[in-house]
Amino acid sequence: MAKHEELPIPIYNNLEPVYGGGSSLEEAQLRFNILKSKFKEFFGHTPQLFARSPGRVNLIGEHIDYEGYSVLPMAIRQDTIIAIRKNESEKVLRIANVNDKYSMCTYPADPIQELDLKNHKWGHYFICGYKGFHDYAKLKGVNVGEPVGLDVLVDGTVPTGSGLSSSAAFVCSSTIAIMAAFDVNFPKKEIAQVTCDCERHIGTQSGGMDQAISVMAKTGFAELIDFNPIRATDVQLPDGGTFVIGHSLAESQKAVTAATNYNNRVVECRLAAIVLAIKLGMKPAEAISKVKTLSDVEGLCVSFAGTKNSSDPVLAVKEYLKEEPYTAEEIEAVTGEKLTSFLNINASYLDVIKAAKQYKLHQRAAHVYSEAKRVYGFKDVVSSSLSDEEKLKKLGDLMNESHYSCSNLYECSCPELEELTKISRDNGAFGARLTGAGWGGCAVALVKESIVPQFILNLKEHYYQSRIDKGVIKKDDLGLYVFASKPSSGSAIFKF
Ligand code: NG1
Ligand code: MG
Repeated sequence: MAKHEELPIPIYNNLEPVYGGGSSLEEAQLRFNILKSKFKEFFGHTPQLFARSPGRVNLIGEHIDYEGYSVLPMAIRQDTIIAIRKNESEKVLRIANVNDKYSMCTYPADPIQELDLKNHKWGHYFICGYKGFHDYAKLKGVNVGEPVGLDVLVDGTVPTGSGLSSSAAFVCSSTIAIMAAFDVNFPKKEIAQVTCDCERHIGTQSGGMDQAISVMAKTGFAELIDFNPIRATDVQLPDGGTFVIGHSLAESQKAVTAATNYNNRVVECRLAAIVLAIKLGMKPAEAISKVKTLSDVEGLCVSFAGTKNSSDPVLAVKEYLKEEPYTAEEIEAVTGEKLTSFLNINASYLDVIKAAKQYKLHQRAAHVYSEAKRVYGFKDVVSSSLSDEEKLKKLGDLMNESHYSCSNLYECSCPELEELTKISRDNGAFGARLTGAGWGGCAVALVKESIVPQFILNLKEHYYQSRIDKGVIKKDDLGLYVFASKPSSGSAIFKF
């Protein structure tokens, strides 16, 4: 049998395989009916098909996907559904949203258009998928004919700027809807790669975790995601524990703050990797041209083991990268080349250098290497012979350690996330951590299943009530901001 990731996106003619039984199936049916009738209102005809992709919560492995290390997320039920129809009579992409906060965006049906990043529009995420699909079809030698118009209606339930990957849910569902509209389907692992590459058109130099889990998730399982090549391994979580996701209500606008937050860390990791490689004996010119990520250097630590260096990358960081932040000049003294010259490969890197005053190479590398170990620790605990209760405790400890590392070494937390994770621990969570890029967005807590309702009530009392009083959110909307989640299914196409 072909491996899960080698299979194409499943096509269904009813909702049951994805939304399974009970009220959620009825709710989903209602949602699709509304989508259909709104599509007709907007465009005067019915959709050809629908594509769905979920958001995700990352359980452990933060800010290491772009360094080549495995991560461990699960898909959540919140998702994006795209209704689509080819419109041969017009060469325009018309992208509407069921939420009237987002007004209709139009773009020419031109797959090589460049996105105007200074003028961020919500429809840009669809265009990422549009460009990605055309590039990939070309690469695979699939003839999709002359560009035609597309009528598109979007319905997203993943809260935006929350670290739950509304962006990947949108980009993946868009790419898959476009593919299906052109009657093309590819293996899941290829789609995971295409969607990862094409979301970078937005400007964040992200890794591939969000797209991989959105496309490859399976109901009931978290997934260990490996990169180069992309692969997903099912992880069955212990019984008796539930993940509770809570929004800190601080919105993280990654597309806007990229140069000082997300992309800044990507650059710091790259510089840490190059400097470390040189200290481990690689020639500067070779390090600059060959070393892309911290995982590239891990092999060096091993091959130098037993001679002058250590095989543990965390120890290598301690030995070779100083704790005080580096200035650009200090790094250039090691590399023998200007940052502006060897980071010239990417416009977003140059934006980072312009904004950065110093580079915390030691801290960032220490986070990445230790976090990578915690991911395997998590996986090992899950598959160990410990009792479920003992497993849950150990997983909680790993989540707490991950949070402290994100907070202290990677500095991607914020006061609200500190408060929310502390309240979670104080109210009985086995562990709690920020999830996703951070600087706002959500926290995830591992909680004993039997206390989940009380735990959520406690969060409401100690975290959300004061914010309701201040009018930050409405009381009736609380369910959107704090909820328990089971692992949901990955991308699917619906035709009915
Ligand atoms: P969020 O901010 O949750 O979408 C981002 C990256 C991931 C990963 C995490 C941090 C994008 C699309 N995704 O996730 O690849 O690096 O941060 O672990 O930017
Ligand atoms: Mg995102």
